[in-house]
Order: sequence, then C-alpha cells, then structure tokens
Amino acid sequence: MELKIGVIGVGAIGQDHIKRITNTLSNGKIVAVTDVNDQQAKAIVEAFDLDARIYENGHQLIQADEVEAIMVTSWGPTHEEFVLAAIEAKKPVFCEKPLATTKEGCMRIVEAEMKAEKALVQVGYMRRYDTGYRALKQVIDEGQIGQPLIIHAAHRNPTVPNRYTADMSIVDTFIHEIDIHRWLLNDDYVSVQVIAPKKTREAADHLQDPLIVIMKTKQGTVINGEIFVHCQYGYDIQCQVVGEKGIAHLPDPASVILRSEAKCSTNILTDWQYRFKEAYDAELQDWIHSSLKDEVNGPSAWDGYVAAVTADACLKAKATGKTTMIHLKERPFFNQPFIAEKR
Ligand code: NAI
Ligand code: ISE
Repeated sequence: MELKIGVIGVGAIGQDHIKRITNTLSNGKIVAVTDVNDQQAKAIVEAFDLDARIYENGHQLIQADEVEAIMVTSWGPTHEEFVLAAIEAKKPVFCEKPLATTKEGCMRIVEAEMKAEKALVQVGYMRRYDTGYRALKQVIDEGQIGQPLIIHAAHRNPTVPNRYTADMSIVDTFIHEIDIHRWLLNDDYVSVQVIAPKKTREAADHLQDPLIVIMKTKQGTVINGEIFVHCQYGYDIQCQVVGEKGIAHLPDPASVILRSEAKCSTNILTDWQYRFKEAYDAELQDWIHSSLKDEVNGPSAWDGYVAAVTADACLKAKATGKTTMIHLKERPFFNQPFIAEKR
C-alpha cells in the first residue's frame, strides 16, 4: 500500500520532508506539489526526480483525484485555509506548526473535524517522536522520579534570520516547548509569565533575546523555559525534570567524547534539521502508516489549538509583564485523552 501525497509549499522543511518520504521512509509517494514560487516547485520536482504533477495552487492540489493525503509546509498564515480545505475534501492532512496563527483559526479546524465526524489532522510537533523525549516521558510516567515538580528547559538557536520578528520567539520557537511539556506531563497549563533578562548585543534592536517563560500547570508543576535565539554556540535543546525522588535529564544527541590535546570535548549540533532528523522521519512515517489505516495517531488539531491559546497568553504576558491566565474551551469528544494517551 502506498499513500499518494500532495505537498503545499516546497521551501526548507517542505524539501526536507519530500526528501525523507522519497529516499528514507516507506509506503509514501509524492504525486503532486505546489508553491507560490512555481520556479521552485519545478526545480524540486527535477531535483528529486519526482513523478509528480505541479499544481497552480493548494486548492487545486487538494481537489486532485490522484492526491490521497496532503502535507502543508507553506508559511504559517496559509495553513488554516489549506487544512480546512483538506478536511472538507475528507483527506488526511499533515500540517507543519503552527496549525493556524490564531486560536480562533485552530478552533475552526477542530470544529471542521467535528463536523466531518472524523479526525484528519496531524500537526508537526516532531519532538514527541524524539527518542530522548520518549525515554524521558517513560521515566516520568513510570513514577521513577516521583511527581514532577519543576522543569528547567532551554531552546537555543545559534542565530536567526533578519525576518525573524519579536513575536516569533514565542509563536515560532517556544511553541515547541509549549507542546512538549504538556505532553511530557500529561497536563495542561493554567498561567504564564514572561521575564526579559539582560538583552544580548547579538540580537536586532526589535528583538528581546533571551526570554524566560514560566508556565504553571493544573497539577502545579512549574516550567522555567529559556528561549535564546542568538546563543551563538550551537542548536541546543535542554530539559531537566525535577521530581520528588530524583531528576531526569533529556539526553544530548550521541556524540563522541574526545580526549585530546589536554581537553575533553563533544560536538554540539548547529541546526534543528540535524538535531531532530530522526524525529521528523518517525513523525512522517507514523503519519503515512496511520493515514493508510484511516487513523490519526500524532499530535492532533486539539493539540494545535492548545499551543495557539498558550502562545497567545505568552504574547500577552510578554507585552504586559503580568501573569496571564490560560482558558481553554471544552475538549471535543473524539480528541479526548483516550486518543492522546496512546501517543
Ligand atoms: P520557507 O519560507 O523555507 O518555505 C515555505 C514555502 O512555502 C516557500 O517556498 C513559499 O514560497 C511557500 N508558500 C508560501 N505561501 C504559499 C501558498 N499560499 N501556497 C503554496 N506555497 C506557499 O519556510 P520553512 O522554514 O520551510 O517553514 C514552513 C513551515 O514549517 C512554517 O510554518 C514553519 O514554522 C514550519 N517549520 C517547522 C519546523 C519544525 O521544527 N517542525 C522547522 C522549520 C519550519
Ligand atoms: C523553526 O521554525 C523550528 O521550528 C525549529 O524547530 C526551532 O528550533 C526554530 O527556533 C524555529 O525558528
């Protein structure tokens, strides 16, 4: 069995995903692509030697008979319309984060799935597929460190492009932390607070960098999250869970420990593509296999909605300097935890 996939947006991550589906993963085939930059779409079809048709726009691609499933890897503000159109066409859709750029947009997607009486959406929160985070979750779930009390987390990028805006620290970068910690803890957030430390001289004038985001969950766990997108030294994702009986660390990616010239050193990766390569492979393989079984098994539209609500609250907390409460709508039936717990 082969899932015939149409891709909307063939920029950086779109190309990465096309490459892994074509060269590494099983049971998926790219049969259609589209991009507002049609030259880029043509170049990608040639570069990967794809037997794929190029469509003028995302809506034509979604409607095409040969396309059985959709991958949305275009810019964030375009995600909602394509995901809604895929649901309308009753086709499974993998959407890169963010699911939509507003909580209202995410809720429209959740409601569209409810109307279709079918879960069709998987959101690209790939960290849930990272072997390190999975092992960490298992330690927490098995109670090996007792109840989790505090999480110290850090999301560090060496640098970001000029187009990176002040809000992107939250909606583009910290959004991965928002998703992963509620998944790790099987919990939801009740409040957030944002603190601005001394600003690095490496950041553009408009960008406060680093930031500290403090999130509190319903069970009372506090996540102390650092976002630092000009850390210079590498792409570094850290997570330490402090429990009642012990402390659990997210493992660093495997790297040789080199003892040489009176030094002991290990390499640190420099970008997200490599740090989470295996997680991206696993999330898309799961999406392909689940879609072929007519199921959704990964992060859901509801998870996309919770991330958007929390990100909004972080932005408000950042602007006001005040602790901001988080209010979620009621969770619809087929997105109840019995599906989430399987993940
Ligand atoms: P990019 O700018 O490299 O690529 C986006 C592509 O979408 C461009 O080729 C652009 O021409 C195309 N596009 C824009 N609007 C379109 C439309 N209406 N129809 C068709 N094509 C359209 O951006 P990048 O870095 O690939 O990011 C894409 C999405 O993936 C973003 O939402 C981003 O947040 C997410 N992302 C997720 C990551 C993760 O770790 N899960 C990592 C990097 C990006
Ligand atoms: C990028 O869009 C991602 O999603 C990466 O995973 C993240 O580390 C980076 O900060 C974002 O810009």
